[in-house]
Amino acid sequence: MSQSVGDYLLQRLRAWGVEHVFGYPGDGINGILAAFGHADNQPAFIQSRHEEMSAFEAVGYAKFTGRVGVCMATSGPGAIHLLNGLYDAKLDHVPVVAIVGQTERSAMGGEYQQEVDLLALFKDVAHHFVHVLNVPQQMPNLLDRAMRIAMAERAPTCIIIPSDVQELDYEPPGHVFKQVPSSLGVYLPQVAPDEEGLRRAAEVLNAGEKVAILIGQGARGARAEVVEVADALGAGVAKALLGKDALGDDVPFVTGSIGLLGTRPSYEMMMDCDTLLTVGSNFPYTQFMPPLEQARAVQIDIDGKYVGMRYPYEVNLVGDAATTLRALLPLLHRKDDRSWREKIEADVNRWWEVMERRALTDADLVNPMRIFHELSSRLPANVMVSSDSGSAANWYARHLRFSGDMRGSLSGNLATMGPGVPYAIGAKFGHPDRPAIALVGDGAMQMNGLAELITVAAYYPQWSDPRLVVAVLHNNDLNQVTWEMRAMAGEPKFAESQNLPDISYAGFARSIGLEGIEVDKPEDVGPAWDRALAADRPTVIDVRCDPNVPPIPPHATFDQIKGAAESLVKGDEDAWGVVKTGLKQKVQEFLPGGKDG
Ligand SMILES: Cc1ncc(C[n+]2csc(CCOP(=O)(O)OP(=O)(O)O)c2C)c(N)n1
Repeated sequence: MSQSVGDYLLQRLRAWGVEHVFGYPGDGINGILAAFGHADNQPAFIQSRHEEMSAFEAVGYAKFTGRVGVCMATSGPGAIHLLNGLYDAKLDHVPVVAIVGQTERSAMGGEYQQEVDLLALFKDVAHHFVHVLNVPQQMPNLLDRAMRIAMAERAPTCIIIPSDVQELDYEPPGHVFKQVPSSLGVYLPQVAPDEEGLRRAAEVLNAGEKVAILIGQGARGARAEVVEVADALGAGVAKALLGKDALGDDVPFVTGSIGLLGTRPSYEMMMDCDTLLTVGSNFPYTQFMPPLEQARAVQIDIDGKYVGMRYPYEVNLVGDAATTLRALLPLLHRKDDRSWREKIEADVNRWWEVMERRALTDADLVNPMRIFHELSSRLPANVMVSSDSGSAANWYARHLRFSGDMRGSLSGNLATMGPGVPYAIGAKFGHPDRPAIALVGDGAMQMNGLAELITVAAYYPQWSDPRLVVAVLHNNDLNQVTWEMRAMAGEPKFAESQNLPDISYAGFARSIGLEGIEVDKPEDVGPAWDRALAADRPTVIDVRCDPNVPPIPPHATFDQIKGAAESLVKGDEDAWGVVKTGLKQKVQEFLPGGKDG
């Protein structure tokens, strides 16, 4: 039997080791869908409720496995729906290949139904590689390059296949003029740094007395090396959001997250240090890094495109984190004076006490920090955690203590709403034997998480460990933005834009065959986690939590506090709750044993 281009596409995906394609059908890809049928659904077509979710699932799969995520959509509207997820891949530097359909070639340029200029549409998001398949002989080369470039550039790539081409008989490229044969696979290099650069970097680091290290997701494969370098330099280690799982919070000199969602020890370490070493991080917020004239700085990144910005670094080293740090170690002098390190460790200890007190402070129904605090001590050793954008990201960054092989991620740079549930689904397809937990606001659940629970219900029987727990921060508010308006702009909450319709998330879960647990008392939070983590199916924990618990930034400037105060005077409907809870939280830092106690 002859093989169509669609059949060959799937054969080639299998040859690349692709096991799942996250997609949604449409007649622009009918020729490929038919091929899934011929191939006994190998790779497996995973059907979402919306193409943006398919893209997020591919991103989640890539983030939690380190492999290429593949997503698929029909021409026109389906392709357009993929975009936000592909931008998430682009901004967070993960490899994703998008395969999209297009109108038949004979109709192109005729403003045919669903004809959209897909090359132009994907040109920005997939600028590393986006091409149209015009004839069957192009097939292996386009797919192979899309896969290899996605891996090499850690970026999304895209191939566009007109629907009539999908049905043509496949013919391989020949040994002839203007045909391009292709091959499978790639071994990427271990990027070793330059010797002279290493020597200069060591000179800067050896000269410092108070060294701060900032790590990001690029340091994930270099845990042991980061610890050794930090030990030699007597340094503390702060983590950018995407690097939260790069090094455990059980390491005593890890100061936790940095930035607006970060911790006070990270903030203070950066403000007081005289030397900065950044490893595998593109952390964007310079104001949370040391004042510009105060510190000498060294950066290590695997990609030459990303060194040397964000801070006036004195030495920019291109190399992978583990190789570079290993090469640096013999050049470093162990610092005898450990007082800087001791202060950092003491600050970290105090900070965790403050966090516990804040989390256990009473609130109207449940204090949202309590959800994360209770989870933290119950995190399974092999857990995969996703957080949505919203207030959940604050508590994810500050209250969860990762250790060992625990993994976590969120939309770090695009900071889009919506990936919490689909990331967890992508993670489960990558590691069906590991539990996944998604921490999601009610706004994000209403935006798409609820619909994607239907995907969870459809597929969980395939997972060897059926646990996928979604904790919903049910506050009937788009809370993160409400706080941003209060704190940054001094504006009161605008109820018409911020309030959400009240629905039952647990009830919805039960209605589609999942476990649903309602929580409206603080003491029920821990037992709800216990139940969900022991359940034989995915669970939604629907926690009625207090929208008036402020995500106080680590350094809470006077202007921001004043901004919140002004919004109260202008008649914010939740004014009194804000004052009461906010003050109680702040006070925790000044209790005996607390920061200044
Ligand atoms: C796609 C998208 N739309 C809007 C925003 C702006 N935004 C960021 S957080 C947020 C509120 C999220 O509300 P919810 O999911 O209920 O979580 P909460 O902050 O209330 O915990 C909004 C609207 C965004 N980041 N992404």
